[in-house]
Amino acid sequence: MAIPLIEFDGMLARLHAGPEALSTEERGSLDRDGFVALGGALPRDLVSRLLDRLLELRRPGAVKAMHERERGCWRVDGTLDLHAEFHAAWSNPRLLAAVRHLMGAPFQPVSLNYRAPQTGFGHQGFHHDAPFLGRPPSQGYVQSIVALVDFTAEGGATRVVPGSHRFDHFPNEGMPDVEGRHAQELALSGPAGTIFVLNGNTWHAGGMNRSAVPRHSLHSSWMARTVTSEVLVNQRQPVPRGILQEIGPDAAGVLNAVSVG
Ligand SMILES: O=C(O)CCC(=O)C(=O)O
Repeated sequence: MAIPLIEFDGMLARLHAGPEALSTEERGSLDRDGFVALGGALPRDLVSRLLDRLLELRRPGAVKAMHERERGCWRVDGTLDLHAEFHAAWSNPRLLAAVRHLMGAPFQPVSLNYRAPQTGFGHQGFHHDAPFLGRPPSQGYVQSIVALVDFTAEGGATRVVPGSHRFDHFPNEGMPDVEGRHAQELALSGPAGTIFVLNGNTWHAGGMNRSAVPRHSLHSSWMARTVTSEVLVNQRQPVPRGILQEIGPDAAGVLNAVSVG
């Protein structure tokens, strides 16, 4: 649904997600590096409740199936219909302000997925997330990762290449082997509750989890309202009417989901 920017910004302002929700340094980091770490975005008690709800999905007969499409990684595609508490992971004011800063236009979440690499797994090759939007740097896609445990290099924190959001080529065109190390890569580390926000063009990769515990995380991805990519549109999920009422009209307005139930 088309929405004028001024109306969209009004919803963000009522959600306390105006530009002032970020510091000058945080906005600078998004522009310069192509990512930012928003420390303390989610309180610890919420993080542990979300983790409990996700771990319940490992029980037989759980409402939603966990899968291991990626070897050694527990994954759930789509958590927005599970409980209103999950919505706090995408409607966080500082996260919304960061997505607004990158998009410069009205947007909506694509999905909120769970990814938890187990010990000895999680390594990915470098990629950027929106090849289907055309040659980089393309517009209209943002990725964010909510740390549900402390993110450390040893624990498999996401690796990023600072400044790569400005590159005019894909990782496989710029690296001899995307599975290898990049000379400039660094690990996105931060305590549980940190939200990392990445420009959709930023080269990144999951790190190998060498710690003894799973690296639990939620990924929220974002698309500009003008983007028509079927790859993204098909990932959007309906949300139960009761949850939309619980999160309130402004969050529901940003979510822009079809209601069910
Ligand atoms: O979880 C991570 O560290 C990154 C995951 C990722 O980029 C992906 O699955 O495409």
